[in-house]
Amino acid sequence: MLDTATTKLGACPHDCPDTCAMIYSVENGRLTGVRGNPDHPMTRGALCVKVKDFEAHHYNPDRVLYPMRRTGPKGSGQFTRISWEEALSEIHSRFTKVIETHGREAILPYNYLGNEGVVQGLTVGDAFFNKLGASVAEKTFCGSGSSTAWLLTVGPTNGTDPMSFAQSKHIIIWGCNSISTNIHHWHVVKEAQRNGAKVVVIDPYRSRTAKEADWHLMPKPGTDGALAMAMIHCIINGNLIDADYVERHTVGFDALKERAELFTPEYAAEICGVSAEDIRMLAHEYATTRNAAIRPGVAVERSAGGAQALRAIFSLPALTGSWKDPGGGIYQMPLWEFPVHWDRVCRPDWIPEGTRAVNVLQLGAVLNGETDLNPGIHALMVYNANPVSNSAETASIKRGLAREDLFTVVSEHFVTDTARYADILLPATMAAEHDDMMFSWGHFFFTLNEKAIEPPGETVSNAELFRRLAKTFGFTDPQFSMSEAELIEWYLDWDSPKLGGIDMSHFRQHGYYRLNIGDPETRTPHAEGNFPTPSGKCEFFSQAAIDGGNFVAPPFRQMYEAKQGGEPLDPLPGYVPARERPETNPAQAARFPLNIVSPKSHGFLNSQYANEPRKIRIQGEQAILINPADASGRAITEGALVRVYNDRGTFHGQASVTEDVPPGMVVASLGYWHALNRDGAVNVISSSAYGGMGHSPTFSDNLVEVGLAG
Ligand SMILES: Nc1nc2c(c(=O)[nH]1)N[C@H]1C(S)=C(S)[C@@H](COP(=O)(O)OP(=O)(O)OC[C@H]3O[C@@H](n4cnc5c(=O)[nH]c(N)nc54)[C@H](O)[C@@H]3O)O[C@H]1N2
Ligand SMILES: Nc1nc2c(c(=O)[nH]1)N[C@H]1C(S)=C(S)[C@@H](COP(=O)(O)OP(=O)(O)OC[C@H]3O[C@@H](n4cnc5c(=O)[nH]c(N)nc54)[C@H](O)[C@@H]3O)O[C@H]1N2
Ligand code: SF4
Ligand SMILES: [Mo]
Repeated sequence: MLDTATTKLGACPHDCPDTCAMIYSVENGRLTGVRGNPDHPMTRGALCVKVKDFEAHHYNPDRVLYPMRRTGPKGSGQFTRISWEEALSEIHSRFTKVIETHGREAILPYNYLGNEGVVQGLTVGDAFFNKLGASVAEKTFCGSGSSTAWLLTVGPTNGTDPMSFAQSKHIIIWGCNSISTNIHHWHVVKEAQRNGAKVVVIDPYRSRTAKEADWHLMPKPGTDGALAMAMIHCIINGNLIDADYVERHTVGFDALKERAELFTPEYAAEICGVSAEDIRMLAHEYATTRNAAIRPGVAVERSAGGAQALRAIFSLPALTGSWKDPGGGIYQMPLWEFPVHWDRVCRPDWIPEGTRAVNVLQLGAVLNGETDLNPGIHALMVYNANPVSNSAETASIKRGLAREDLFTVVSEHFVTDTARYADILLPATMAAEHDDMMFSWGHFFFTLNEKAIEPPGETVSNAELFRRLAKTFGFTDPQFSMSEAELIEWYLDWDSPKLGGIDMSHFRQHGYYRLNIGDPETRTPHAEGNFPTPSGKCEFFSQAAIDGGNFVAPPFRQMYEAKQGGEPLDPLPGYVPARERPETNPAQAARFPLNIVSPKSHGFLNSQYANEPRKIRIQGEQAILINPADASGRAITEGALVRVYNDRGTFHGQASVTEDVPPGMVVASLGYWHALNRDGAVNVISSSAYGGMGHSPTFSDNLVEVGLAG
């Protein structure tokens, strides 16, 4: 028999900053192994615990392999197989009916980052839905607050190369659990630590990463603004600024100085719970160590004051001049300089004039008619997303999805908590079964993902799904008949100097390409200012904020924002109190006294893998981390089944009584499926209120009570 063993070059499709380069092994048409590409400078041959048995994920017997129609009540998860032809024709007739009866905007696409590729990812359905004239979904679950803060302060720059951290001597990891969420950067941090760097972690609880830090500071959730403003205060008042850098490359210093005046370490300590002495020491060490770098996580934005806190944090390296050092500055979502023709991908030019945007963080209220949307939503299509797990106020979302008059289409790998509500369920391919090109929000590499095996059953890639839908709806624009390979060729801006003159053959040979934007050992993009802001400087004071600056991240969503306009914002960074903290909301705290934070699970990728026994074994059952003082007052002992609740909902978990969390706070990680977890998970208690900027979520800004279940 012919030996057909071969390898293909892959890229991890997940919404993870690491965007690993992978190698698929295929034997006789079967995926037999997946490993990290050893040549890739960030991947370094290793995949994380979630993905290292990626082939088993592909062959999970629970996969949705055929189009299905719902047979049981909504939410029951009962389906029967139908043909693609039947599925497409039903979608066509139901969408058409909704348009005739309620208008085109009564259709809402709901997609997110289940897959992150340029072809198969967040924007895969935009061209189709814009052509159809559906409501534009504004998606702000991740990074919109931090991106607004970033754009206002330093503009759309990639900032510091994560690989440059190897040269840092002082590293602040601020609200980021790198060991779980950015492990390939953590290796670089460890290398710096071995070379003498001090690693400081700022996190309200002792995360895996905090446990490995040289110094762990624990502000209360949502109070980072006070801490960062106090650092600014100490740096300015202690005469630790780089006066020349400030003079030449910043605007608004005097206004910032005035704003920071109030934030003495003593004043900030009262708010954030970090001692004045520690704040002084942090500011002093940060400002006086050369090659001092900051890595803020996405988590910092998840409260009312999160984005304002980030503007203060983003102001720090311009005050101290640390942008001049290769291991200085800030590493924050470096996705801005990937040369992609996002206008071709998204086709904002096809959005009919005046089409409304609907923020899908509000999905529950929107579906339940609790907003002033007119017409309401009568058809919903969910792909690359699992709102019942990952959005906010999910009990309300479930009620909305149960509406008999709502027509819901879901494209999925599995019958997720959301898919259970589908009228039509469509089978989607996994990474090894389709072609894609990955950009990254955690390093400077483009990575090709080559199809390695044939799709199982009747699964289709997202791109193929929208080709089929476009054909069914009679859309004949050329891009709706382009293959994945053709789309990659057309989407990438090959003329950009950042692609250094390469073509697809480079990717076919090597699998990845590092953007041509300088060597990590010497790269200092802002040593001489050169900030891509309106003034060309780092803007402590932002006129753009006053003019209306709510940006929806990442960059390709700005096109929608440009159409929608922004809201006037504070021109300066500052401290904005959390919405739900005992100090700021005593009435609510009287009933629900505990702050809850819901970070990412080590063993899951958002809600993915949370249905797979091996990953559940690694991750454990839903745990509720609670301080012994809070546990004893409630008769909660280690391992007890507890319920966590507020007015928005209730979920259950196993108490883990630990000093890792301070009194007054509990931690429950994200991702658990309702159907596998006593009918609930953490987002039933999450508020859908926006944070301060970019309509960011407030997952770290919620009060709950915890009690014994039963
Ligand atoms: N409480 C709380 N909530 C949060 C967060 C938090 O920290 N705390 N984090 C927020 C953040 S940062 C994010 S990014 C969001 C993530 O929210 P989501 O993007 O919804 O996250 P995932 O669970 O990764 O993916 C959703 C679904 O996409 C499906 N999928 C994957 N690939 C494909 C594909 O190729 N085709 C199709 N059709 N489907 C596919 C997966 O099976 C999965 O069910 O959650 C947000 N929610
Ligand atoms: N294993 C794993 N990796 C992932 C993901 C996953 O689900 N699982 N998801 C991916 C995605 S979509 C994203 S966006 C990233 C997110 O990655 P991170 O930014 O690391 O996000 P989290 O893990 O949610 O939170 C990180 C830490 O921030 C702390 N935190 C919460 N609120 C606050 C606050 O107000 N202030 C401060 N200072 N700290 C706070 C939490 O306690 C937590 O330890 O991870 C990506 N990588
Ligand atoms: S989830 Fe992240 S760390 Fe894991 S393989 Fe994918 S890109 Fe790499
Ligand atoms: Mo995210």
